Amino acid sequence: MKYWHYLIREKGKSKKGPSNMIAALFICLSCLTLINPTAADTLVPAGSIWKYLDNGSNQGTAWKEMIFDETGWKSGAAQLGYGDGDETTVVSYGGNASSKYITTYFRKSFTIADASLYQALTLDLLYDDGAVVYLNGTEAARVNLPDGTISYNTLASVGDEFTWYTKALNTSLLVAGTNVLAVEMHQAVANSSDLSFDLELTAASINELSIVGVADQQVHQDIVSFTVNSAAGYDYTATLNGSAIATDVTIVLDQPDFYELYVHRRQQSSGIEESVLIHFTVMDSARGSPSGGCRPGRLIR
Ligand SMILES: [Ca+2]
Ligand SMILES: [Ca+2]
Repeated sequence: MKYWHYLIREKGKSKKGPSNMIAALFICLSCLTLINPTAADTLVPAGSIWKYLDNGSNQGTAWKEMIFDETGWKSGAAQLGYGDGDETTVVSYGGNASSKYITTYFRKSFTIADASLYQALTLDLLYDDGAVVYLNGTEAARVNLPDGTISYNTLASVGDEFTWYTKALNTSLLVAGTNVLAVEMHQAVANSSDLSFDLELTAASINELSIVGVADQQVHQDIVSFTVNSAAGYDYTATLNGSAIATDVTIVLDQPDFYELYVHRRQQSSGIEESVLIHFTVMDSARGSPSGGCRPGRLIR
């Protein structure tokens, strides 16, 4: 990596001829693959292990609450279901294929350190045929099921086992510590051929890593100024072409060059780390640029 820094810096300064410029452009393009922006936490990834109850029983309402005795429930990784051949865990529909269990229940707990970290919460759900999702005992999403009270024998409308349903959830549903997702999956008909369930829950961090003035892959003419904004409760490390720079200070660049800005931060309370790598170019508009080549009429020796 240090060698790349050296090359980038030297090519940017020298601009001696086409071969150097092509080499510099190649290096710049190579660097773009290193971009690593991240600001979202996957609280529950798809393919997670869930507790499930596949005995056709009427679980009433207690099963969806945060505190519930899961004794007798089975455990298996998503996708859970039957009938399509794409299941990681095959669940039971009972002994009669023409009169399958209408409802199958799923539960999963996950832990977050600080619910106030998040400003957005996104549910992605694979469902066949219909589902109600509860987060910490509160209904968060209902798909392919009628309004009103849902019972264990309520039939869903037509299902779609291939399209993931996405919904933004209210972050106020999250609590610090243990959270519980509870999902009831309903069949549309008693002889439905298949059942499919998987779920992903992601949350976007509040106070996203903020860099004002530059973005990745930008080319600036003559001058650029930018600021790495810091947020309370985080420890920051910021470097420009390998040298440390301060946060919350406007950095002004007028030297034509390739630049690599790296910002890393670690939240003190949770230990969650984020980093972003930004490459940009400051070009001398009077002479051309390392990325754009030379201006017409300019004599290159
Ligand atoms: Ca089905
Ligand atoms: Ca399936």
